[in-house]
Amino acid sequence: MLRIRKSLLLLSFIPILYTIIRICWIVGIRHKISNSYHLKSNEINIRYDNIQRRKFVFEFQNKIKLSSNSFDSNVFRYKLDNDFDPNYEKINATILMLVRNEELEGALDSMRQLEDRFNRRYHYDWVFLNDVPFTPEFKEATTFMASGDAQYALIPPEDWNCPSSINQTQFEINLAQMQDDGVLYGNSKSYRNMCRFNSGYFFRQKILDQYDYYFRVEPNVKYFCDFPYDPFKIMEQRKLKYGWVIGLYEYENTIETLWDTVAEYIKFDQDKSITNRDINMSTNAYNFITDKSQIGEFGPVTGSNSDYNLCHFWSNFEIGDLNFFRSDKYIKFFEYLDQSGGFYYERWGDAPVHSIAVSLLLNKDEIIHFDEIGYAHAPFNTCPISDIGLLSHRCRCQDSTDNIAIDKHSCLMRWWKNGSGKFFMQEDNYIES
Ligand SMILES: Nc1nc2c(ncn2[C@@H]2O[C@H](COP(=O)(O)OP(=O)(O)OP(=O)(O)O)[C@@H](O)[C@H]2O)c(=O)[nH]1
Ligand SMILES: [Mg+2]
Repeated sequence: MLRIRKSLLLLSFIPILYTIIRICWIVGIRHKISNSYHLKSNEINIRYDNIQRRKFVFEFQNKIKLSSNSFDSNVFRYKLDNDFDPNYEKINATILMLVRNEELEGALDSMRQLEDRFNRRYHYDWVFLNDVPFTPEFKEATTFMASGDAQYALIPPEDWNCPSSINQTQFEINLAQMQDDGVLYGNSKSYRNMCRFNSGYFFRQKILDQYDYYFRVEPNVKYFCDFPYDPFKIMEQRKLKYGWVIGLYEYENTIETLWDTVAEYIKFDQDKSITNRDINMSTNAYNFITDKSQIGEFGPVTGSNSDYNLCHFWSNFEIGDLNFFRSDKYIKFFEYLDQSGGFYYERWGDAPVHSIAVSLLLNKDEIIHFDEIGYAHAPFNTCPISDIGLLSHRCRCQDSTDNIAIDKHSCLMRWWKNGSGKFFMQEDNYIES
């Protein structure tokens, strides 16, 4: 009897249990629903906010300040005119590619994109350089791809090959050692020729004498966005001497004594009387290449054994003033580095050499970070950060989350801090509308 009572009691709990489970289930679903509403409304909020911002930018241009490191407050207002204008006053400039015959396909890929995204509106010339003669196939295909003139030049062997001052026995020992150490291109002689040529000889090629500016292009790179302006024009109007898009840390094992040599040069220069110095420490970007402090979340990703923080502008994209590179002060700097043999005994890249040179020899305001140009050279990409930038420049970025610009590998934040700065749109008025 007692057992039956117990069972009845237990049975009477079943509806209560059922009700409890049901309540939990409903609350759970509600929670899920409300969570998803929350997410959705958040998303809508963000979108609405962006739409509002856009509205403001386009309709009430002078009432809002967008955070940007843009140098040109009109950039997002441009209505791109995609047609070639024969009356446009072009700058005396050329697009420049050092390239091998066997890289034709990659060269055409880069050309096609740069033409579509930029040059078809301007028809700037293309200059191709090579250490061996270009094949007729290479010339034919690239000539047809270029909207401007295409010109081809053979680099004289003395501007390309390893100089006689390099001790070949020592060179071979170092090549083998660097290969054993797993240094990227550690065993390559031609890579060293290329880096030294790009550091000290490209601007001396006769074919470039006729131009004031160059825009360096490599095979297999990508341009993700329409160029919102003619970068050559920006360079000339603002008297800029060097422009870049990606800045990152160099592998120290390729430049072990580079900074020691640079430091000697700085001392040599600063020992002269003020009027004879080439390096002006109060206006240059020395701090950009030496500051190792934490910036926001990030410190330098790689430790360095010298005062150099290893930051360099990635020279596979660069727009430069040829007259700066042709100047005595750049050539003296290059020759000083070159006589030490580091391009061969080590594997100094043209990127750190250009970067250190412009950071020392130029006024920091003569260097520009082009932040509206989407670009990729494996393994890094960069794209405009703002939604409006991506939309208005019709960007097709590889992966919007994979953007080195404000990643830990990037030196851009260091540039904002120590270079020509990060500022707000509308604080500048460089181009008249
Ligand atoms: N003519 C010629 N061009 C070269 C030679 N080596 C490299 N180049 C070009 O010099 C530029 C830089 O060479 P890359 O091999 O791209 O060097 P990198 O960008 O450091 O390395 P990657 O990661 O391989 O792209 C490219 O435009 C190459 O086409 C060479 O031996 N002869
Ligand atoms: Mg490359």
